Parts: sequence; C-alpha cells; structure tokens
Amino acid sequence: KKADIGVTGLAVMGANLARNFAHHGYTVALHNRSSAKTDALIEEHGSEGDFIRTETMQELVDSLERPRRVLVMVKAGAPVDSVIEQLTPLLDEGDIIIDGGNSYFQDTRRRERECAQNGLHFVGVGVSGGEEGALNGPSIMPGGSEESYSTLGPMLEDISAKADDGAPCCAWISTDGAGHFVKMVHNGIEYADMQVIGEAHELLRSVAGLEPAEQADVFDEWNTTELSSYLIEITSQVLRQVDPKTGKPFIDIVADAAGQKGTGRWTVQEALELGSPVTAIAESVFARALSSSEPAMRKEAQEVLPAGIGDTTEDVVKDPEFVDDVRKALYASKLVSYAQGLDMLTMAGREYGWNLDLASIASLWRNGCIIRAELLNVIMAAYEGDKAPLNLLFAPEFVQSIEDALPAWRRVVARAVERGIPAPVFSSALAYYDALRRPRLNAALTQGLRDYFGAHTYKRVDDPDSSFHVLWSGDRSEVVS
Ligand code: NBP
Repeated sequence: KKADIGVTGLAVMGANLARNFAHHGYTVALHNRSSAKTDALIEEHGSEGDFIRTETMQELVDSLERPRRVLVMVKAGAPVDSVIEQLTPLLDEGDIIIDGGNSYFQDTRRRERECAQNGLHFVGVGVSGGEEGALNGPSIMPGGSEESYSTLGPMLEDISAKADDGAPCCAWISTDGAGHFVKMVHNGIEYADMQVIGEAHELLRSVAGLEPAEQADVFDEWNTTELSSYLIEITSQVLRQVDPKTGKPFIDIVADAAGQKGTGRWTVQEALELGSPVTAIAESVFARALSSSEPAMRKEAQEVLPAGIGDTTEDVVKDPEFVDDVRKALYASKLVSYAQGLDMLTMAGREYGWNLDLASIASLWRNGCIIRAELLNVIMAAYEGDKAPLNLLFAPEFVQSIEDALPAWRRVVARAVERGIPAPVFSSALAYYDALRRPRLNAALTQGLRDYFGAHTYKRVDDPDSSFHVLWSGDRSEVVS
C-alpha cells in the first residue's frame, strides 16, 4: 500500500503531525535528513498507525500515492529551500509540497511561484498550537492554490482541532503566502493578548495589592466572563504556581526579560510596510524588547531617573471595583488589538490580491491555537453573512461592550499614568480608539509643517481632489500644485 502523505523533517513538530495523520487512519511515509529521528519515531510510536520508513528522498517520493503530498517540517529558512530543491526533480506535475513550518510569507510567495513554474503545487500552511496541538489537533491555516486544497484540505481538516460546534479549525485562507501571513498576524495578536494580561497582572498587584495566588482566583473568575480563553486559564495556573526551591510565588523568581522568536516582529515590520496601525501588537513587541534590553541600562534607570510622584505605597487598596475596572480595560484593549489585526489582514488582502474571509479566519482560531477564546465565536458571528463591519469595533455587540467598558478603561489608564505603572497596550489601544472616532486629527498640522519645510503639499477640506502648496518663503499665497 502506498502512503497518503509523506512527512520530511521529524523533529518534534513533524513527528507529532505524522502521528496525528496516522491516528486518523492515513498511511504516512516518514523521512528525515538523518535517519536516527525516523527510527526513533518508528520505535516509540510505530504501533500507533501505518507508517512507511524511508531513508532517501527518492524512497519517500516512490512510497506516495498520486498526486503526491509531501509535508516539509524542517527548520524555517534555507533548509526549506534545500528540501524543495531536492524534491522538485523527483516529483511530477500536480504533486503537492506542503510547508507547515513557521516560514516568512514572502518566502512562501516566492516558493509558490518557483514551484508553479515546475508544475508543482506549493502550499504554505500556518500551523498553530505547538507540539501538543500538532499531535492532538492544531489550528491550520493553509494557503496555496485552491485546486490543491481539494485533495489536501480534507486531510488537514481531519487532523485539525474542532470548535465546540464541531467545525474543523482549518479552512483554505487564500492563494500563495496567505496562510503563513494569517499565522503571522495570529502570533502578533497572541503577543498583544499576553501583554494585556501582563498589564492587568501588574495593576492588580501594584494598585489593588493582590498577591499572585489571589490574582489566580481573579483570573479564574474572569475565565467565566467574556474574557474566557486559553491564555486567561493558564495565567491562573502560572500565578498559582509556587517555587519549590524558595517557597516564593513562581512568578517572582522568573527573570523579567521576555523572549521572542520573531513572528511578532515580522507582523510589525509588515504592518509598517502596509501602513497598518497595529499599535497594540507593536507596543507588545517593544514591551518585550524593553524588558530584555541591556540590564545595566534598566538598573541605572532605577537609580538616576525620578518617578515624579510621591510615595504611592499607601494607595494600595484591595478595591474590588478597581479589579473589575481592570477586567473591562483588558477586554476593551483586547478588542482593539483584534480590530487592528483583522484590519491589517484586510489591508494585506488588498495588497496581495487575497480575498480573505474574516469570519472563516476567526472561526479557525476558535480552537487548537494559543489565542483560542470565546470571543472568537462573537467575532466570527460579526463577520458572517453580508453584514461585515468596516472595523471590528463597529459591530453592534462590540460597540455595546466598549460603551460598557469605557469609563473603567479611562480610569485604569489614568491610574496607571498617575502611579507610574507602564500599561502601553491599555493606553495605546485607548489612544487608537479615541483617534479613530475623533472628527479632526492633529494630522492637519503635520501636513502644514510638511508643506512648510518640504513643499510636500496638502489637500483642502473644501477641495479634497487637488493638492496645494503655500509659498512660505514668498508672499505666502496658496498655489495649486
Ligand atoms: P526544527 O525547527 O528544530 O528543525 C529540525 C528539523 O529540520 C530536523 O528534522 C532537521 O533534520 C531538519 N533540517 C535542518 Br535543521 N536543516 C535541514 C536541511 N538543510 N535539510 C533537511 N532537513 C533539515 O524542528 P521543529 O521544532 O519540529 O519545527 C519545525 C517547524 O515548525 C519550524 O518551522 C518551526 O518554526 C515550526 N514550529 C512551529 C510551532 C508551532 O507552534 N506551530 C512550534 C514549534 C516549531 P536533522 O534531524 O537531520 O537535523
């Protein structure tokens, strides 16, 4: 019997996806650059399903049913190009190469073009959910040609996570790099989700005086509200953890320097290219960068820079109303970060010719991935049918949520500022919200200044189709440019 799919690259992600396919009744051909990983997988998990061991790329290709499907799960970057180069001469027209790694979407676009020239389908697939998701059901974001999805899609849907209504957390996103792009923005939103939780944690401690274990109870309670999500759930677990060595709360023995693997940074870089104001994601990426900046600089800052506020320790009061204010600020800020991320998808869709279905994208983030949350059901519903709002925040249910949250959100940001507690996403999300709904922005002065020093011209409110310039160094009359 030939294999339904081949997997090359059997480190943790490839091995777990291979097992997931096998658990769903598929015959899976296994390949790895060095056969040790193949042998280890067969030895430890060979009895879980039908596997075919292969040693060379030729053997891998020969073992596959047509059209051949080869899932590449090697390290992102040059190794993916190297594997494509090895596979291309061995494959036939209509065969499908699938890249399930964390590839940069522009690489995926290039690889898709190159493979298409050789008559091959190249499908860049965003896979979210880490090792555990890969084994038991990830959220899957496939790009590539729609034609390739007709044979590949059902298999991916089988191994994907399922939402509460039974729908697979996998759907064709759009052509070429769209799947990897959506996965990238998912990760950006994940950064913002984690940052707003972090800001709430900080305020609950420094303003409301709640110890980590008490905060764990708060997060448990919040997990029964509209904030209900995987990240809120595990926040409670992390805050409740006690360090066995010192008996201190675990959170107090963890160094406060956040790491990052790059997808958040990619999201912001691409947002800058598109001119998409994903301020919540950007602040989250920069918050991590600041936390892990030169330790000597942070240390000296504590010594030399004044706070500009008096002793605030007396302000710490266990105030249940403030705790509830923080919950509302967190929710509103989270809504803004989703609105910004989804708007970025819309802008990218226009730029790259992808017809992105935001209801479907929200739907496949409902389970399997790190940002899985109740909220995604509501977002999906907001975009379903022909009632898609221009901005997520305009959906009537979210207008209502924001209206409910606004007084609390403003109080929390004001309190954070007064107390010198950084809350970059709470405050920048509020600034975005206020800017979005403001009738006139200070951009008019920016345009005036740009015209003054660089003759960059401006539009008039009463004549938006022409460009004008003031003869600043002459008689200051206006000319049509
Ligand atoms: P790694 O990213 O650690 O890559 C290891 C695999 O790449 C091994 O099989 C290795 O073969 C192979 N490889 C390398 Br390195 N260079 C190669 C080359 N030039 N030619 C052929 N094979 C090569 O594996 P991973 O942690 O399982 O991740 C796989 C992908 O999934 C990555 O893109 C990663 O970013 C992504 N990922 C996603 C998630 C998620 O949550 N979605 C989590 C973790 C990783 P060898 O055994 O012969 O050295």
